[in-house]
Amino acid sequence: MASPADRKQAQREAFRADDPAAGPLTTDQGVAVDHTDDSLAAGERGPTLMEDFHFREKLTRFDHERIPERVVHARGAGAYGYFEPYESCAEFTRAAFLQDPSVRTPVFVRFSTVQGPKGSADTVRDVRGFATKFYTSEGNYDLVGNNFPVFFIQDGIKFPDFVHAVKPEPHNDIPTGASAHDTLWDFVSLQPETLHAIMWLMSDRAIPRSYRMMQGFGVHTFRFVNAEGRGTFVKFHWKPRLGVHSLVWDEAQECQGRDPDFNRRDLWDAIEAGEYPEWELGVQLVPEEDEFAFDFDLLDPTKIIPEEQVPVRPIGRMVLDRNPENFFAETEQVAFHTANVVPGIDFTNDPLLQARNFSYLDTQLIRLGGPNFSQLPVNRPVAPVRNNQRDGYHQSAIHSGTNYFPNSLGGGCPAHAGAGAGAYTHYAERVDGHKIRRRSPSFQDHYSQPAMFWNSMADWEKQHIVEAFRFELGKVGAMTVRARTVEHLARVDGELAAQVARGVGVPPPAGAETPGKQVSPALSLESLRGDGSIRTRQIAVLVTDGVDAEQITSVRERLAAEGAIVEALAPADGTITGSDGETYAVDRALPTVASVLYDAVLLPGGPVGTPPTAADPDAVRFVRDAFRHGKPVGALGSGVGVLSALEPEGLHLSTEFQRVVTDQGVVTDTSPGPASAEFLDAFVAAIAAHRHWGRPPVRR
Ligand code: HDE
Repeated sequence: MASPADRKQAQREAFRADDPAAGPLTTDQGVAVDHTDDSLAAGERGPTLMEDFHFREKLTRFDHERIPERVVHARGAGAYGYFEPYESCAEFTRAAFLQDPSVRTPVFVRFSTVQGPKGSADTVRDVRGFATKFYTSEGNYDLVGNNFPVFFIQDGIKFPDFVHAVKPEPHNDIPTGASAHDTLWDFVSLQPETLHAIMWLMSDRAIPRSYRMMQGFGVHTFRFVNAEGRGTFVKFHWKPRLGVHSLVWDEAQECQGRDPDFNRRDLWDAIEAGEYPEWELGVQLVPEEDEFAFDFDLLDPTKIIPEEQVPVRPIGRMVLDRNPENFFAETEQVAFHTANVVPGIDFTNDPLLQARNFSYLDTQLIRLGGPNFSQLPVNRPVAPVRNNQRDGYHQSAIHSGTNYFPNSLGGGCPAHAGAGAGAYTHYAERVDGHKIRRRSPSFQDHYSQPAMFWNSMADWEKQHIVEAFRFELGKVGAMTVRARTVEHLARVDGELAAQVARGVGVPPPAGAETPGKQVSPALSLESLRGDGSIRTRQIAVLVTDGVDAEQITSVRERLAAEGAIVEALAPADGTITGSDGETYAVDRALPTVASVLYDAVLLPGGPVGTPPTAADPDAVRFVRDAFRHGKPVGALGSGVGVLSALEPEGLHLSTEFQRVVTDQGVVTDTSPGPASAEFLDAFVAAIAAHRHWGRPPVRR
């Protein structure tokens, strides 16, 4: 009998296709096929015959291989894993999967970008989806979140407008995987409720280093309901164990070409290597009686509850430990739905959430071709399913017996769940109102929280936000749209607006009233560095013949012991000969990779006085890019000489020799021989910091 944690995996086994090696090739009807390379034809050079049923079946099946991609979040990557609570949450919710720390609930998570099609690049500036399906003992619960805690609009009726505006423009289908175009910014400039999410979009949160290193948020205020029927408002947060880390924009753009699969490859490789990504689930809890205790509306999805006001309480952890076996069957066919809830979790009247509760089921019906998509292996609950729903496209079960309720002929089955049998009961919220089409006045403040976000940023984060606005608006053709957007920014922060205005050629807006100076330090990436480890960081060591072998070995051993992944990059694949005359394997040829695919670079020394990589333009470019993107750079022995290439970039090398010098994440030691413990400690600390922002900003 499978343990509860394996119940989903055990269920999947039953759906595994027969091993094709176990018998001959057949048609879909099971008829053996002796030849699949030539069509049946009337003579060697004659026309293909209609009666070639194998040919027609093979081509037809191929022609029908595609299903429509998701209208948003088309590109994604997924993985299986488990969730376990730290302690019982019974005080707030009766949800069975949040009661017992010894019970692991299987999960499937799909991460995604939003704007681009299925084949677009990973490292675009965009929101990332973070959707989790919990296969609980009480049925499936889907927490369909994003890596931003706020959304662009307040009411779901505007979703088609927003998505039309951000998607490629209708006449030429441009741009792919990008928001820097007229229609999005036209919409933004006319719809200031977008501003808070737009601030996040212009920040480094929109270019995560890894899916494993980003937060997730449920966005809406949901409701926990306990066994007594008492409700508590709840906001969900996923916090990554490895900390939150981002790319820089210049790097993200180059990465789109160097490795369009950068984020999905990273997730896949980490899981294959046993480096299972992990998040802590946290909740912000607000008692029902405090519904109106905030200066914003809890039902407004463009607002956060600052963590300083209501702390995030950790309630459990999620680990992803298994890659899917078939992308289409699992990651593509997984169907999330915000209305997939279990007893103890309920909705609020957030008008965005209400709309989602309609849209997700509707979208699966068209995308997956009918109502039976919950029978697909990835969507199938591990809880038993019994009802009178029948037939429809792709029904794969053979039901017997009665199909209506009430019945006596079927023994009255399936019967209603009796009291105490764990049935879902909706929270008995009192609702009373006139039918109106009007936004609540409590939803009208569109500037205070964008200002709080801006005020909470470190200087380098502000700098990146300004550059992002300049990039995006700089690609907008309509100057009126640029100017109108900047006018809104002036109501967020005067300095922000002035700096953006200068970059995009519109008049600096006259002083506008800005909201106070509220700050939430938890919003800055500075406060989200994680556990300080360097696990799974990718470190490039640039090597060539004559390289100081002792140095490489000492660095490799230490970094590997810390859980980092070290790769030796040489001008060509194969092996190199070290200074000790031994041969060493090369992991990759430099021309096939680039600095943007690594987190840090190390330059070991070579024969005395000959910087081994100095002559190789690929190596020089590699180090220069790493430096410009704020990455840690280590250099040992004569390898330090290569760093002179960075002087035009603003690096001023210390003239002190024979000792370890650390400056802005550049760690050098000109001593020959193996790397000293002091050097290694400093290099590891520089890698743990991820990026070093005191360096001159990236200029093309
Ligand atoms: Fe979605 N969204 N959304 N969304 N969304 C979809 O469902 C929709 C919203 C999110 O990996 C679609 O299966 C409406 C907020 C994720 O499969 C669709 C509204 C948040 C995913 C849909 C929103 C999200 C989707 C497209 C406004 C964060 C990918 C295909 C009322 C809290 C799930 C599909 C996956 C996908 C509709 C707003 C997150 C069309 C109408 C807010 C992570 O149903």
